[in-house]
Amino acid sequence: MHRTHVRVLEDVLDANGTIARANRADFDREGVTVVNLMGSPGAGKTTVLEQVVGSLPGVRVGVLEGDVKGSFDADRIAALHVPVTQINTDPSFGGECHLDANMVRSAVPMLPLAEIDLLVIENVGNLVCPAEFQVGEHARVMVSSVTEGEDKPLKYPLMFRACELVLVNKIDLLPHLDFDLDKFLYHLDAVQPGVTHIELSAKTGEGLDAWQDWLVKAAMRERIPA
Ligand SMILES: Nc1nc2c(ncn2[C@@H]2O[C@H](COP(=O)(O)OP(=O)(O)O)[C@@H](O)[C@H]2O)c(=O)[nH]1
Ligand SMILES: [Mg+2]
Repeated sequence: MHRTHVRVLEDVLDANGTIARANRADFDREGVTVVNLMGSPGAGKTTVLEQVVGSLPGVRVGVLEGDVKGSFDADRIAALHVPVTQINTDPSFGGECHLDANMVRSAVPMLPLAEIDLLVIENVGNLVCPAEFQVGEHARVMVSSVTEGEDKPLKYPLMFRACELVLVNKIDLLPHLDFDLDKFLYHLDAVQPGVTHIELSAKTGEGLDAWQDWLVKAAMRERIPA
């Protein structure tokens, strides 16, 4: 029973990987760098995007919003006059708790790939499933806010291991919390030694320059001919 379950999951992930490679080929053909933004509900994924997507020097940005239901986040991004596309996992995909390559594939025809350099995909808020499903992205960023506790890298190691950048958000709240930042960073280093992190407050703006620079560099990398 257990072995069958593992086998089915392997097959699902194999099929997902094939579609993710097709997505990636489409993105590469259009010269678009794709960043998969992950984290728990309420970590601040949409807010850290809102703070930078309208003002990235020399980079044309588009956003793909993944949510179980509704278009709350897409509406927030659209208000900044940034092109945004919404995927809902509820009606079409059974309310999945993550985006998979096939869902992103279904959105590709709606994406203005010829007009953008960088596509940020805000994944469904969840610390488990999104880490298992590649969608064709070039880089993965996770937002972990200080209100979530310093033990999270140890409890959700796959998520913290699967990303190239960890945004440690809501540091403006540190004076009000028992959160031990050094302990969090120690745990982070235990699951992914040397991973880049940025301490950030989307509210006060602290760390936003570094986040913006990281996105610009990510976008440039793909635009430099190999
Ligand atoms: N104090 C504080 N609140 C924040 C910060 N970033 C986001 N929030 C708040 O956290 C809540 C969830 O943010 P949101 O971006 O919607 O999270 P998401 O579900 O990960 O997209 C909102 O009420 C935000 O205003 C921050 O840096 N500091
Ligand atoms: Mg959001």
